Amino acid sequence: MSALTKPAAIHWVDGSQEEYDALCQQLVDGGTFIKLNQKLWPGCFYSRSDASDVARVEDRTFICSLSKDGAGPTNNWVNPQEMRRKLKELFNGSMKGRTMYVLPFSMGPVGGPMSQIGVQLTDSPYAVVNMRIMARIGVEVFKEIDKGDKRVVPCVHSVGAPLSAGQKDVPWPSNKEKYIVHFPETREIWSYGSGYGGNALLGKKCFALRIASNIARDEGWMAEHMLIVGVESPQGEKTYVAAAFPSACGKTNFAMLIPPAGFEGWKVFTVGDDIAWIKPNANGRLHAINPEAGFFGVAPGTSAKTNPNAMATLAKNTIFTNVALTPEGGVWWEGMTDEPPAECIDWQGNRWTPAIAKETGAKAAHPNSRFTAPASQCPTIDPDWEKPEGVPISAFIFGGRRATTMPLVYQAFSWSSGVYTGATMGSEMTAAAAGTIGKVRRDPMAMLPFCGYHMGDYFRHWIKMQKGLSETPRIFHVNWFRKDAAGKFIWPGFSDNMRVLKWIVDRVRGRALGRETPIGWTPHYEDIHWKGLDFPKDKFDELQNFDAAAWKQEVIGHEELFLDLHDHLPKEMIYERELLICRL
Ligand code: TSX
Ligand code: MN
Repeated sequence: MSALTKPAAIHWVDGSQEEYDALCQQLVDGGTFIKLNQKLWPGCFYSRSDASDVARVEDRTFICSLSKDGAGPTNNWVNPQEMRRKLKELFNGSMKGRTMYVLPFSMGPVGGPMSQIGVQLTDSPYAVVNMRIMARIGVEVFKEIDKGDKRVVPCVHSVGAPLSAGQKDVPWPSNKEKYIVHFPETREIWSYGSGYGGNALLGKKCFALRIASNIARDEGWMAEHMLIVGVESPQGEKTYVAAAFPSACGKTNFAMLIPPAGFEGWKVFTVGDDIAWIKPNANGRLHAINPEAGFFGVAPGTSAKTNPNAMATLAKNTIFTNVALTPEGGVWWEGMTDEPPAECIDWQGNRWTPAIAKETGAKAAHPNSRFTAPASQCPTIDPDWEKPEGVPISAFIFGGRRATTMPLVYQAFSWSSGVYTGATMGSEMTAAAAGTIGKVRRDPMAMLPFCGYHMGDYFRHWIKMQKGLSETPRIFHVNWFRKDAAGKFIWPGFSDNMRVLKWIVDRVRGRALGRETPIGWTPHYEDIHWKGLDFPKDKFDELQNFDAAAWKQEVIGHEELFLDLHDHLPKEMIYERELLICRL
C-alpha cells in the first residue's frame, strides 16, 4: 500500500499514552486541534471539520460484492473489478507528503472469542487519536496478529489530499470526491476523501457493521446496530436487553438511562450505545459484546437533564468535533444548557451570539457534531462490559419515532412476528424535504445504511438464528414519541422509560401480564410500576390505544419496503404480514 499511496513516512502505532499525547500536540501545532481549557475540560481537544465533510456519505458508500444481487437493492453496488481499478487510481500517490499510520485495532476486548481484528492504514492522525478512544489499538493487537490464527481485516483510509513539497497543510484535509467502499467476500475496506466519523474511523460502521454483518451471516452470529443495557432489580437480578432505534430517537440516552423516583434499588448499566455483536454460546443462549471502547455521540441535545451520564463521560479525555467553542476555552452546543453563552465561535469558525442565531438561524454546533469519549468513563458502565464472552441477552427492543399509530410498548407474539416488527420499523420524517413530513421512513432493525448484504437475506438470517437457540429472546417494540390531538408528547420519556423497561424485564421473567391485541401483547395500566409518576389511566389508554384503521394504513406502508426485497424475503415475512392483516 505504501508503494501505491507513496507516503513521506510510515508510523507504526503502538497505542501508548505518550504517542497519543504527541499526536494530539502535532494536531494542535497543525491547527486541526485546539486544546481546551484544561481546568474546565481536562484532557479534551476541540476540532472543526471542513464544512463539506460533516457526516457519513450514504450515496458514496458502496458494497462491492461479486454479484449485484448479493448487495441487494438498498445498497450502492459497483462491480468489484471496476471499483478496484478506480480505487487504485484514487489511492495512487494519495498520501504524498503525509505520514501513513499503521493502526492495528481490535473490535471487542483483545483476544476475546467474539472479538475481531483489523489494521487501518491511514494518513489522518485525527483518525488515529479517535480510534484510540473507540477501539483497542496498538502493541497488544500486533501481538495478537503475530499469533497468526486470527483473520485480519485490511482497511485503508486516505483523506485524499496529498501535499506537494513545501505545500502548507489545511486544518481539515479532505477531498470533495468521496468513496467508502466495502468488499464483503474478501473482507476489505477502502475509504477515500473524508476524515469524518464513520467514513474515517473504519472499525465502527464499516467494519463492526457492514463487514461484520457479512462475517456474522457466514459464521452464524449477528452484527447489529444496537445498544446493550443491563437492568438490575433491588434483589440483584440482572437482565440484559439489546435495542435498535433509527437516528434521532435518543439511543445513547436510553443506553445511559437513570431510573426515576419510585425505582429505589433499581439500576441500569451501560454495555454499549451503538453496536452489538451477538452469538449463541455453547448452551444455545445469545450473548452480546459491545465491540467498541468509546462513544461517538451526537452532542446537540445532550445535557445534564437529558443524559447526565453522558455529560460525566465526556467531561474529560474527550475529542469534540464541530461543536461551538466558548471564550473560556470550553465547548457548547444547542441543548447543552437552558441559557446559551453570550457569545462563542460556531462550528465553522464564525462569531456566534443568540441574537445572530435568532436573525440568521445559524447553529452554534453542527447538528451532527460529536464527542468521542472513553466508555470506561461512563458512571453506569457495566461491570461486565468487557467480558470477552459477552453478556446474556434476554430481549430485543425495536423502536421508532412515531406521532401516531404505535403504542408506547407491545411485545411481539413470537420470534418471527418480532422479526417482522423489526423489519418494518421506522421513524416519521421531521424536518425533511417539503411534503414528506409525517411520512414513515422505514429503517429495518436500524440497519438500512449498515447491512453489508441483501436486506432480504438479512431477515432470513434473523429467522434462522432462532432455530439453534435453547432460549429465544423476547422481542418488543417501543415508541416514546406518540402525540396527543394537540400535538404534545403524551409520554414523559427519558427516566420514565424505566417503567417500560421494567415491564419488559417482568415479561421476560414470566412475571407480568399482558393483553392480547392484534399487534401483540400490551400492558394493562396495572401491569406498569407507576410509583413516582402521576400518570392517569385515561392518558395511558390513549398512549396504548390500538387503532385498527391506522394499522390498516400501516400494513399497506409495509408493502412498499417488501416490494423491493420480495425475491429474497423469507416466507415468514409474507405470512406474518398476512396474519397481521387477518387479525386486523
Ligand atoms: O432521548 C430521548 N428519549 C429517550 C431517553 C431515554 N428523547 C430525546 C429526543 C431524541 C434525540 C426524547 N424526547 C424522549 C426519550 O424518551 N422523549 C422525548 C419527547 C419529549 C420531549 C420533552 C418532554 C417530554 C417528551 N418534556 C418536557 O420537555 C417537559
Ligand atoms: Mn449508530
